[in-house]
Amino acid sequence: MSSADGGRVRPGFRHGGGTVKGFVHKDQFPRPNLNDSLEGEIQAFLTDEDQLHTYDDLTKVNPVTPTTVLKCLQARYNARVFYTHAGCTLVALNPFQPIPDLYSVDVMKEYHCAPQPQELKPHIFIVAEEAYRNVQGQLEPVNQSLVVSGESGAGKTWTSRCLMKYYATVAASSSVVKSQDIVGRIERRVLDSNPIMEAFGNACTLRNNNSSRFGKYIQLQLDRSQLLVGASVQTYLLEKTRVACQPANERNFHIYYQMIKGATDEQRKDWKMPCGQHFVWLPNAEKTVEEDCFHETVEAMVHLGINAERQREIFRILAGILQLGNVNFSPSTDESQPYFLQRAAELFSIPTEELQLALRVRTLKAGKQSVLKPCSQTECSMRRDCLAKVIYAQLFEWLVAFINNSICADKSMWCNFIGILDVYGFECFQLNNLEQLCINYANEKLQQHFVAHYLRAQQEEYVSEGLQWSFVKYQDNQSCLDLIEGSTVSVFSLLNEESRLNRASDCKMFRVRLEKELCDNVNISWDKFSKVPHFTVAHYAGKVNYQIQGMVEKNKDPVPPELNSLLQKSDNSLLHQIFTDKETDNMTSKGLSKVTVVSKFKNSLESLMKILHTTTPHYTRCIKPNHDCKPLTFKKEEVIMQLEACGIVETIHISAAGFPIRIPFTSFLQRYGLIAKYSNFQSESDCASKYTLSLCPFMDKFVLTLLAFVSQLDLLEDQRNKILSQCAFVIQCCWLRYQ
Ligand code: AD9
Ligand code: MG
Repeated sequence: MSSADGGRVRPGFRHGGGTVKGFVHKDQFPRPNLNDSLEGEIQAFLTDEDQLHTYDDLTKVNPVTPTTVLKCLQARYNARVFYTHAGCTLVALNPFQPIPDLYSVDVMKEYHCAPQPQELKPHIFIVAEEAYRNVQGQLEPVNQSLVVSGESGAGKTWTSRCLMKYYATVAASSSVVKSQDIVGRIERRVLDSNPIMEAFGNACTLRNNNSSRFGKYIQLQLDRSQLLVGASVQTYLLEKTRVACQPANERNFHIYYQMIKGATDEQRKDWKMPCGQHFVWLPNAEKTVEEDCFHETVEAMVHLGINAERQREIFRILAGILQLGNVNFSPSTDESQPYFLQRAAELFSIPTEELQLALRVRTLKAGKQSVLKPCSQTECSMRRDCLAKVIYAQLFEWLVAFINNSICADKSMWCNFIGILDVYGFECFQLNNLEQLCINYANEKLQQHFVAHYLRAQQEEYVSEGLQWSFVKYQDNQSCLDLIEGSTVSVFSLLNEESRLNRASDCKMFRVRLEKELCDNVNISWDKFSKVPHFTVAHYAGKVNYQIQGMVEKNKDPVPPELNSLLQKSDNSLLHQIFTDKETDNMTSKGLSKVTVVSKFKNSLESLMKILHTTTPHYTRCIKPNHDCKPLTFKKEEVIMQLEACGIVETIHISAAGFPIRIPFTSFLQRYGLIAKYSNFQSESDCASKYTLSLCPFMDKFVLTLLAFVSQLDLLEDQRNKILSQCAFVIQCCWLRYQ
């Protein structure tokens, strides 16, 4: 334990997630006295500055203010300590450089085997182990969710990978089935899903060299013996526009650069990707990032069972998309066109003329008759981009389905799961699009889950337990969520309506209606004089400007029907399969999906929230210490904004003033049962009830709920120590007499 803890032994403590039953809570640390002069307190606090890095839990900081919390985290960061408890959450600071031995198998084992992992240094493995032990349940098994949040580049994906490696190690069945080939082992396959999904779904952005462009919830399936027997992955809205349009100074998905850099001569020939060939959709190819590792992706594909023939089909499809990017529809470049178009058609295994026709000519339906109408240059480019996006998105979906097939255990084999949530982090560029609106909306949803589950529910629980409680105010982002997704008038409802009406001036109308129908909403504003029409949303993590141009079209996400039917004719069996399987019922005759992008996304997030609500959540807040991703650099102004945005100070107040530490009933009895024996209590439960506010019947056992007063546990500790020292005295006397 840290020195700030006074060296006290903590009996079976757990940092709880709010409403887990079966634990008692305890606060044994100095609580901020918010009534006193803040200045004076900070002064008092600052005198302890040398010791700041030893505060393992921010609830111990006194007083808890944004400044003191920041100083403590900074001191710890400077001392190369990257994890700190903040009551029910864990704060993870990104070191932006590998820290030797911090995540080794030995360290995993240390946390896994510790009788009380909470007594070890704060680490992501404490959260992992707590969830792992909770799954067994004190009273009944409970599914767990590890919710990792933070802005782009804060370390969510890294953390998720660490968590997966932890479970693949401590819950591995390998000790039982030693002879089994490592490649075939389920834990290996579960881990191998990461490099594949990251290669196809991550990209180098201005914020992060390995930015996730999709959301992911992976459920690790455990059997009755707590062994990892399988997993399933649910993904959320891939940012597919990136394949055909990369923001300035950003890159396409990693897989393309991996192919360019890692292919053999033979593969290059097969994929029609000669050395030195320029690809429009492959900007910043000279920039090398750690993730440019083709070999690792291919190896993972092999482990998961994607055979050589399938791989060839995948890479030829990807290469075909790159060729499409070089097709130019301007009349002056007509010469080069057949060349790239022909290569694309060959790689997609479709006739060149048919591809050309599908891109250049639109089929209009007039009653039972079809009329062919040549497309304008802009329309042709849009059809080309659309083709690339739909192929890439379908391929990604197919991969996820394949991975699930390969790693998902039969329902009869597993009984519980631990879910790990890693979504794209909050993003704010100078101007933002529908993609950012969706990303930031997902982050709002997660923040709301935390607000509802912890900040609100925890305080309501205290009140319902009859505790005197002065409500800690917190920033509730519900009003921002209502603005975005509300069912009456909201950004999404207006966007959907404009998308359905499908009128020529949809963007203009969308803008007019936003300004008119949401003018009273404090979470949205406009700069009427701006050259680029946009609206500004006040998110929990800051204000973001969203460009209106193109938003309705992106939401409609139309796929010309000619393109769909063309791809169904492909001789590439994978391409043929993914477009034949693709649901076409949802399409209107104009190629418009009846389900818009935002409504689909909203539905999928709602299903996710439903799952999260059935599990016990554990929150990890990843913090990005500097926006330049520089190793071991702590920028106070940047960190404080993130701390404020996620409500860390309120969390600490509620946890510190509340009961962030819970003791399982059995541990309680183990430790204090002797008091009942040596005192005047009739039973252990009697002893417990004297010291607690309430005992409530749950199943056939008694469950301690809240400790009435903080001092009660100290009393118990004192009594226990007294008894132990009396026993020691008796033993010593006996020993002396014996001698
Ligand atoms: V985004 O929302 O997907 O754009 P993430 O996922 O939050 O973002 P990521 O996990 O990709 O960020 O972390 C960014 C980079 O920080 C990684 O590529 C690592 O280089 C670095 N990182 C993050 N956490 C650690 C760590 N614990 N130790 C060392 C780290 N490096
Ligand atoms: Mg990520």
